[in-house]
Amino acid sequence: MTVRSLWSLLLLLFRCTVPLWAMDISCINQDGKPVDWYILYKFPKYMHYNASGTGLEYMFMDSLTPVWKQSESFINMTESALGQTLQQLYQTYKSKKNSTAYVLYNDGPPDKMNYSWTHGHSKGFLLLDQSQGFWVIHSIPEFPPFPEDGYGYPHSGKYNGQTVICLTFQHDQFAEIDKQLLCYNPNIYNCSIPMAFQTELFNLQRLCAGYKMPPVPWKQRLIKLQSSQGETLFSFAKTHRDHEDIYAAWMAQTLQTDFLIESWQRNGHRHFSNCSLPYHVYNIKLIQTPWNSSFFSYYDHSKWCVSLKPEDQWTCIGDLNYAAQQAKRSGGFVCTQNQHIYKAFRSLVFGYYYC
Ligand SMILES: *[C@@H]1O[C@H](CO)[C@@H](O)[C@H](O)[C@H]1NC(C)=O
Ligand SMILES: *[C@@H]1O[C@H](CO)[C@@H](O)[C@H](O)[C@H]1NC(C)=O
Ligand SMILES: *[C@@H]1O[C@H](CO)[C@@H](O)[C@H](O)[C@H]1NC(C)=O
Ligand SMILES: *[C@@H]1O[C@H](CO)[C@@H](O)[C@H](O)[C@H]1NC(C)=O
Ligand SMILES: *[C@@H]1O[C@H](CO)[C@@H](O)[C@H](O)[C@H]1NC(C)=O
Ligand SMILES: *[C@@H]1O[C@H](CO)[C@@H](O)[C@H](O)[C@H]1NC(C)=O
Ligand SMILES: *[C@H]1O[C@@H](CO)[C@H](O)[C@@H](O)[C@@H]1NC(C)=O
Repeated sequence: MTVRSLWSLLLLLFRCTVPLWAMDISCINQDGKPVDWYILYKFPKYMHYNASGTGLEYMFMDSLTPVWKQSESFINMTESALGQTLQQLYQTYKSKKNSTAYVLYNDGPPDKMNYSWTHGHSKGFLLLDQSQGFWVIHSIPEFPPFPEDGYGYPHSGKYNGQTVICLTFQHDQFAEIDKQLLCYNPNIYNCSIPMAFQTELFNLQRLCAGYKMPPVPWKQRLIKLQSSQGETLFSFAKTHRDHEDIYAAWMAQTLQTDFLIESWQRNGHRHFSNCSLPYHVYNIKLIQTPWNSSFFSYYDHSKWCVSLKPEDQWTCIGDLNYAAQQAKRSGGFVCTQNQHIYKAFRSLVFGYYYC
């Protein structure tokens, strides 16, 4: 047997036994399967008809099963979709691989670090290598933990409802995500961006290193992204120089649709439903789950909106609340016209406030 054929044999053997960690980086669902996307909606601790929740239950949908299913695992478990997805990041951290990049950002970072008022009102993380990666956008304070601490779920994230969206992208999309995040000006609390990523993660690499950045050349930036399996997404990113409300002034008018909005409105200055512009926005009042339990938006820290009319089909999930003091904050949303996602979110709306 020649060296060459021995080598081919070895390669073949290796291919047949590719371990889990050697798979492409992607969102991982509840069953440990790689998926194009998933959405997780954690319930508030107190709900009608189900007074005694733990604040850790959630419903889940993904690109393989695009309808709400109640999860069997709690959100604080490593078996949860979030736990399994983050496992890839923790492995990268341990192996100190220089072929993988990651960024964790949150205006309310973990470990009692101070809340940031100067950075974007945005929470998320991303992980990628030279072929593929994921971007997670969520509403959970003090999450996720630092990689050295492993997976966990913060006490502060239990009480209220929270949303999480995970999107798998091929490598080429991250150069655009990098520019969107530059607009967000995220509070990065942990990151590793090896030299190999200096072109595509040009801005994030500088933010990660703590450089003072020159002014962002855009006030707002809207781009089209494509997930690894071809799902089209619109990414809205605004900087702090844009002082308009992102829902009413920008997203509704740009997508030409009336929106029903679910967002955290507790910290004063809440906006009312607004019908002064051509496309209207309405505050949701009550959410009802497919299992007939319900909760008031008052207990929901999620940030999403959905088209009022079925023919428009838009769903957006993101960072900012529909509240006056948030108009000056940077951050963004991703929007899709996926019919399953639309149906799942629209069916949750049980009552809203008219203008
Ligand atoms: C509501 O309570 C029932 C019965 O205790 C339980 O099976 C179900 O999982 C709960 N649903 C939610 C959304 O917490
Ligand atoms: C998750 O939270 C539940 C309820 O507080 C607790 O009993 C359980 O030990 C936690 N699990 C983990 C892995 O932290
Ligand atoms: C990345 O790691 C490999 C193997 O550990 C090493 O040979 C290579 O020089 C490193 N590349 C960079 C850019 O640091
Ligand atoms: C947080 O803020 C307080 C008061 O502004 C300050 O004393 C403290 O040093 C800050 N902590 C950190 C970790 O930055
Ligand atoms: C409705 O929203 C627009 C855009 O943010 C704003 O200019 C206008 O003042 C709002 N109208 C009311 C009645 O709040
Ligand atoms: C929810 O309520 C509706 C109307 O009362 C009923 O038809 C349906 O079976 C209930 N669903 C569940 C899961 O209990
Ligand atoms: C998280 O980032 C890694 C890689 O940059 C560092 O090695 C860690 O020290 C850092 N952790 C904390 C707690 O800052």
